[in-house]
Amino acid sequence: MKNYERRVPEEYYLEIPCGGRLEEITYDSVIYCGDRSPVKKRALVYLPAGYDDKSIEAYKVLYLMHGGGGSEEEFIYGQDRKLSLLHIIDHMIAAGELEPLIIVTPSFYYSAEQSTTHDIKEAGTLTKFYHNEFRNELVPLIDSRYRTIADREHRAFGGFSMGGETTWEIMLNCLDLVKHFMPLSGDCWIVEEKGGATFPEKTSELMRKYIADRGYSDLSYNVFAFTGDKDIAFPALDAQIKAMIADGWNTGEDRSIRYGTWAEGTHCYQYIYEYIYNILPDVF
Ligand code: FER
Repeated sequence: MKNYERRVPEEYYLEIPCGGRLEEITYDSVIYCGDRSPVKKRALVYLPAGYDDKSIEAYKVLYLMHGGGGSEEEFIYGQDRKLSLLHIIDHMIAAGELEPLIIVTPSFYYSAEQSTTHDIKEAGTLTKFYHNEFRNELVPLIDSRYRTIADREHRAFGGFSMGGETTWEIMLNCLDLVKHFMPLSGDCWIVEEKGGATFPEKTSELMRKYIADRGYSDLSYNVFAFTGDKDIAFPALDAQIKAMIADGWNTGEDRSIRYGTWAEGTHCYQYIYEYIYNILPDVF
């Protein structure tokens, strides 16, 4: 595999003139993991430079999900709100390292209050159900409001930590909608919490069954997983990916699993941004 070890250049953390812009959207959904009562949800949408002058007809879309205790803002500004992923993206696009794209940051939480509890069991339930909202409300809204290329080839979903778990759940339940997946420092909890570590083979087997049961067995996919070797999610993601590769998930061009680890990387956005800087140009 190509060496994904470049550091984000210092200046990429600074704002550029004429970068992209951020919009807030709200939409109606329902509490899928409960009584299906109505709920207002929000998400942030990054539109790259040039979007308004219509220099490009339609854009790819990357969805990015935050981790446990996070919010719609978290992926963009990090846990300590000191950095901005969007400055890095602006620089990458301006330098011709990344094709312009739309980025959407939603939340699996139903309210800001709910996220403050950082209850990992509750987050595990919410990430399991999130695919319903993604399919029924979020994707249709994004595709109707923005100039997107509305097909699976041009849709990617990535996430950090519990957002990584969400990413795996989107793969299992929405492979017809999304082809590209970027789970970062998070394993699939389909068997149990951190089941990638405790039951890696069973996780791989059950994932395969889900995909077969939903009629997705013939669909292509492209997974690009990344974590740090000092990350608390490393043991789980590492064991799961190795089991998936041993189980034949990585058959090449059309069914590809790429996996990388970053020396000394820990469970925080500073490293997640390094991973994104390195791998995003190759994700779609
Ligand atoms: C994991 C290890 C930790 C993981 C998630 C976490 C989804 C989340 C921790 C937290 O939110 O405190 O392997 O995978």
